[in-house]
Amino acid sequence: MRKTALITGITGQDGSDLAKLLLGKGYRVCGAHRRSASTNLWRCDELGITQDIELFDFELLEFSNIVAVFQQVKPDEVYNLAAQSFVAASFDQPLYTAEVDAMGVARLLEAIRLVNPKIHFYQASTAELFGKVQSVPQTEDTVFWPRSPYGVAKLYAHWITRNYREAFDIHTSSGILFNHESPMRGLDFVTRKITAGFARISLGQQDCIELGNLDAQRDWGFAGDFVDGMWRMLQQPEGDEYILATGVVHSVRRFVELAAEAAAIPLAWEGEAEHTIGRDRRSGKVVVKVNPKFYRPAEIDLLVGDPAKARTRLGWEPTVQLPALVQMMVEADLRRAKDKRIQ
Ligand code: NAP
Ligand code: F7E
Repeated sequence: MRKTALITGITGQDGSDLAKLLLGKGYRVCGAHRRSASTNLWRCDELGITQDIELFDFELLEFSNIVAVFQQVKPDEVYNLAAQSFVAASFDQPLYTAEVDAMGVARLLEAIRLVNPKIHFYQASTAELFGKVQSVPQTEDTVFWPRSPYGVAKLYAHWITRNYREAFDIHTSSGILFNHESPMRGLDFVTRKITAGFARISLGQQDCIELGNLDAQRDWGFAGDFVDGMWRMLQQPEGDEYILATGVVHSVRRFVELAAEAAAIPLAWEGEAEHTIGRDRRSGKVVVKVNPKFYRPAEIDLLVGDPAKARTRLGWEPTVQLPALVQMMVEADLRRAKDKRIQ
C-alpha cells in the first residue's frame, strides 16, 4: 500500500531534498510549512516537485495545529526537519530556539502518542550535540557537550525522542547528522555564503566575502546522501540513533580555497587571525576578509563523525567528497548569479 510521509520543514534544504526522494519511491508526500504572507517554496520549485506535494500550514509552537495536521494527513512516517537551524542566531534568540527546537519536538511526540502511536518518527539530531568534542572521531557513544543554545535545545530533543521510544514503545529514530550541504543550502551557512559569494564576485556583482573563524573544521557531506539515510532509519524494525557523516574533515579556509578554484579565481592569502585577507592574484583586489562580527561566543573547533553503525546496519554510504560538492555548489550559484536569482 502507498505510504504517506509528513515532512516538517518542507521549505528547507533537507525537507525539499527528502520530498524529492520519497516521491521517487512512490510515497504520498505531505509538506508542513509555516504560514506566512509569502511562503517561499523556491527549493521545491527548483526541484520541480511543488505540484506533487500536498502542503499544510504548520507551526511547531502550536500543539493544536500539530494535532489537527496529523489527524488530517494520517501519516505513516513523520520526518521532523523543521527547526531554527542557524547556530549563530541561537545565541541571540535562545528562548525562541528552545521553544522550536526542544519543546517543538515534545509537542510532536505528544501528538503522535495521542493520534497514532504506530507512526514512525525521525528527529533531526545534530553533530552540534558533541560541541566541545570529548573524542575524535565522534561515535554514537561519544559524550555530548553542546556549545550553543541551538545544541542544548537539540540535546533535549534528542533525549525526549529516545524517551518516547523507551517509555511508550514508539518507533522513534534520531539521525545525528554532521554538516551536509548542497546547492539548496541557506545563504547564512558558511558553505553557501562562500559559493554564492564567489559566483557573484566572478560576475562583478559583489566585491568581497566577509567571514568569521577560518580555522573551524567540519565534516561536510552531501545533503542528497543524508536524506537517504533518514529514510533508511525509518525502515528498520526498531527505532535507534545513527551518525551520518563522511569521516573526512576540512577547515573553512580549505573550503574557501576549493570554492575560489571552482570559480576560477586565483586566491592568495595574506595576514593572520582577524587580519587575514584573500586577494585575487590577477587583479590584486581583496575578495575575502575576516570580520570578527562573525565569530561565535562559543565555537566548535572540530567535528568529524564515524558513520560505521549506519554503514553496517543501514547499508548507508556517503557518495560525494568535498571537492565535488564544492564544484556542484559553485556551478549552481554561477548559473543563478547569471540570471540574478540567487536566494
Ligand atoms: P533549514 O534549511 O534551515 O530548514 C529549516 C526548516 O524549518 C524551514 O523549512 C523552516 O521554515 C522550518 N521552520 C523553522 N521554524 C519553524 C517553526 N516554528 N514551525 C514550523 N517550521 C519551522 O534546515 P536544514 O539544513 O534543511 O536542516 C534540517 C534539519 O536538520 C533542521 O532541524 C536542522 O537543525 C537539522 N540539521 C541540519 C544539519 C545540516 O548540516 N544541514 C545538520 C544536522 C542537523 P521557513 O522556510 O518558514 O523558515
Ligand atoms: O558554520 C564558521 C562557523 O553556520 C560552520 C547547521 O546546519 O551544521 C550547521 O551548523 C563553521 C562554524 O554551520 C562564518 O564559526 C566562519 O565554525 O555553516 P555554519 P554550523 O554552525 O556548523 C550543524 C551540524 C547543524 O546542526 C546546524 O543546523 O563555519 N564560520 N565564518 C562561519 N559560519 C557562518 N555561518 N558564517 C560565516 O561567515
